[in-house]
Amino acid sequence: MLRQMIRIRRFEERCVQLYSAEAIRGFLHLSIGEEAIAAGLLSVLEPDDAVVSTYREHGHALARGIPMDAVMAEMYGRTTGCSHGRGGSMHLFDGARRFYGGNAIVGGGLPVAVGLALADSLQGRNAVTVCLFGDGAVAEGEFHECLNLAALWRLPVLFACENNQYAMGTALRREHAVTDLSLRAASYGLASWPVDGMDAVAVAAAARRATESIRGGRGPCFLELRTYRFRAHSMYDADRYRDKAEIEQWKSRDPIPRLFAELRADGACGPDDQAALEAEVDAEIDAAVAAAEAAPLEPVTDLARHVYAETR
Ligand SMILES: Cc1ncc(C[n+]2csc(CCOP(=O)(O)OP(=O)(O)O)c2C)c(N)n1
Ligand SMILES: [Mg+2]
Repeated sequence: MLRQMIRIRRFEERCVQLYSAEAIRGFLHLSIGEEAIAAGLLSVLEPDDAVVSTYREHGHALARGIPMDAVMAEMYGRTTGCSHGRGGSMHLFDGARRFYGGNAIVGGGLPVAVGLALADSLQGRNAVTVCLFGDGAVAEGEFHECLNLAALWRLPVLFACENNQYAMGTALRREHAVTDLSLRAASYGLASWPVDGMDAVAVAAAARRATESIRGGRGPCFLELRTYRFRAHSMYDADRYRDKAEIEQWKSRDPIPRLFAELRADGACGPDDQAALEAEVDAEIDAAVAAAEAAPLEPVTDLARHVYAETR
C-alpha cells in the first residue's frame, strides 16, 4: 500500500508538470492527499470484482492494476491509452480489469454500479462492485434511488464515498442538512460506517469487513471515507474558499508519511526504504512518459469511428 500511494502521488505530481508544459490537456483533477483510499480499498479486491469511479480516478485506475504506461498514454490522448486516447484524464477504462470508468457526471457512476451488481447477481457471480463517488454525489437524486434499490434487492455493491469535505467550492456544511453521510446511507437499511480515509490500514480493514459481508449475501454496504484533497478541485480552480490553516492541518495527517512511520515502528521498513521506493516509482513514471510521447495519435480519418456500430 505504501508503494501504491507513492505511485499515485508521484504520478499526479508529474501530471501537474506535464499539464503546465501543455503536454497533456483537458481537465485534470488530482487525488493528492486521498491516496490511502485507492491503496487501501482496492487492495482487498479480487480480479472478478468491478470498480466504478469518478473523474478523480487516476489513483483508482493505478491501484486496480491498469499499467501506468496505459494510464499515462491516455493522459496524452494516444492510441496506446487505456481508452485508446479517446477518454483522457476523466475517462480511464479497462474492461478486462473490470474498471468501468471514470465519469464526468457527479453521481453518474452509481446507477452503472447498481446495474453491474444486478448483472453479476443474475449471472451467479460472487463478485463485489465497488462504487467510488464524492460527498457531492450524496446530494444527487441518483444516490437515493441507487441506495434504495441496491438495499431492496440486496445487491453486492460497496458504496465508497470519498468525503473530502468539499464539492468544488462548496463546503459540506453548506450543502448537506445532515453532514454525517454514513447516517444518510443507514436510513436505507445499509450497513454503514465512517472510516479514517487518511489511514490506508484502516481503509483496508473496513473494506475487508464490508466485502466479506457483501460476499456473504448480506446486501450492500456504505463506507464514508473521511479525507481531504491537498490541492484545488482541478487545475482551473484558484482554491479561494478554503482556509490555509485547515489545509495545513489536514496535510499534517498525510497518509504516506503516516504509513511509513508505522512500518518503521514495526521494523518492516528501514530508513532508506521510502527513498528507494520513490526512485523505483520515478523510473516507472519516466518510462511511461517516454512511451506515451513516442506513441501515435489516432488518425483523423478514424474520427467518426465508434460513433455508429460498424457491423450488425
Ligand atoms: C451532475 C453534475 N452536476 C454538476 C457537475 C459539476 N461538478 C463537477 S465536479 C463537482 C463537485 C463534486 O464534488 P464531489 O462529489 O464531492 O467530488 P470531489 O470533486 O470532491 O472529489 C461538480 C458540482 C457535474 N460534473 N455533474
Ligand atoms: Mg468532495
